[in-house]
Amino acid sequence: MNPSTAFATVVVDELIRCGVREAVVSPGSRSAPLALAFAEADRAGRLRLHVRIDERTAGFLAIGLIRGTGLPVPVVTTSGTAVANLHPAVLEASHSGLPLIVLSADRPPALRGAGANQTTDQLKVFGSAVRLFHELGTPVREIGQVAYWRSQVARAVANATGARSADPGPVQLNCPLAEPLVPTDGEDWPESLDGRSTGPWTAVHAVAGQLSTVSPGPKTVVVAGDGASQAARLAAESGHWPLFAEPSSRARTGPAVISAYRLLLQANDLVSEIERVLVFGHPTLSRPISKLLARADVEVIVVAPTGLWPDPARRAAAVVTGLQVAAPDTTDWLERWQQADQTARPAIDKLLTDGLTGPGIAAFVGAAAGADGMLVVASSNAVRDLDLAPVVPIRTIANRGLAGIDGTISTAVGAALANAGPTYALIGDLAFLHDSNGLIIGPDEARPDLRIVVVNDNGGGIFSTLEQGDPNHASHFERVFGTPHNTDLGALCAATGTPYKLVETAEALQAALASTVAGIDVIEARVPRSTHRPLAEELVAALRGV
Ligand SMILES: Cc1ncc(C[n+]2csc(CCOP(=O)(O)OP(=O)(O)O)c2C)c(N)n1
Repeated sequence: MNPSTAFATVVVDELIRCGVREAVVSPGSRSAPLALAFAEADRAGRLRLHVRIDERTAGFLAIGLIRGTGLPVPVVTTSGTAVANLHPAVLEASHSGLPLIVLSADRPPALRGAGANQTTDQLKVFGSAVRLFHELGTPVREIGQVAYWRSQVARAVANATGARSADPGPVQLNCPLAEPLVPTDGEDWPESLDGRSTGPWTAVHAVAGQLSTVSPGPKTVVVAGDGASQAARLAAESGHWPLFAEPSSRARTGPAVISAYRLLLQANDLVSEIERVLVFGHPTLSRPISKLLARADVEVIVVAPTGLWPDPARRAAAVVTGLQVAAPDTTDWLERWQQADQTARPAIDKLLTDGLTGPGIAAFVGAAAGADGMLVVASSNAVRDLDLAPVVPIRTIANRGLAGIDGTISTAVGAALANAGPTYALIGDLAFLHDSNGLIIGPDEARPDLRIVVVNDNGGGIFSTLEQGDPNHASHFERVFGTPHNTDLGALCAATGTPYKLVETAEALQAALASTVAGIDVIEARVPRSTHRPLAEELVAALRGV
């Protein structure tokens, strides 16, 4: 066996021993040994391989697979610009704490800096975004290589999952590979290539965190941002405190949830009574929450099991690993919030269903996915619209690490591949166009049951609700923020053979959503961009005094 083939065989075997079950490969010549080893492992039923021609898509597919399975996912690229195309996904993984394992093939050092084809400096190309960078030595026929390869893979996976650091995130293993890059006949390898009979080369055990106790007293609310988990719900319920849970918090369930929290924070006097906030996850969605967390008269306690913690307002008084509640709040604090929420709901729902609106579409899609379903939601208005919906599926996935509008289709495909039932995606038209390559899936690849609902307002709708959208700035708005594109989404779908339907009324949308999800299909719901700003204002106005 030649060194490159031996290396790739061992690396893939060790990744599987360390828990890898899904892998993504983009084609290339330098990466051939790894591609072949992954294909072989797929054929043997040891993992599932996904092949994508666009590395940016491949990276976000891996993000979706990680979000769907909770397991580390390797992605293999060839050398050169191919590696750089992973950068958006690496950044998202870094800021969301996702175990993305980049295996970047490279030329051996002797071919670098000398004008060899497709060769650049890809060492530490992702800068501080990765939890570990390691350049594996060019494989050589030598005793000791197997222990090196296996232990380094185990170390990379442990760094990616945060087993020791409690700070999960992406890692890069740069893999210089010399020719021959395909299996060849020849001498046997001088040592056994096998891994340990017990599993991984190094079994890395997690560091246990300690719980801190919080007592009742101050009027407390629980804010659950992206990835907060059920810990936020449990804290709110045991403390008898209101829970403001963003859609992708995985905590938006149970009696403490205040579904209209975002509007109530802007329109209800209860807000001024808040004295303490317990923050779980990564809140990013709303300015009212940011304002609350910046208030000098509010004590902010951040609950962050992992290394980094969110505190953009620089006001956190404490950061704790986990929380236990000493005793529940015995006042009517939670009931007053619940009452306000119940009174607000009909007013909100009436406005949402008045014609076809972004939040109305989100409400229909949330209901179609169901409370136990899976929904992938794009950045920009889609996730904020869902935040207003009465039903938000508990498995709502959003790339809130950096809130990019890139990679959303691929993330949805990855998450859907990890989901046994049908998956839904809610996405704006720019986000859809940004990642339309995500619809390019080869005939040999697994295809999920995924329904993508595109809210097409022919441009960047969110900007009309922000400062730029104020009529005072109208003269340049359409060109530099509105960015209409007039793209025919039906034709785009036809290019990849993706079933497509256009809906222009709420009834048509409901009918389209009622059909069985089988394979990937797209529903385009057209809405006017001009109604976003008035609707946002009407929603707040409707809740004043509630
Ligand atoms: C990769 C990336 N580029 C640019 C942005 C800035 N941005 C935020 S929202 C937005 C417009 C998104 O439009 P669309 O997906 O159609 O959703 P809508 O605002 O209409 O709901 C842009 C360009 C971003 N978040 N990510």
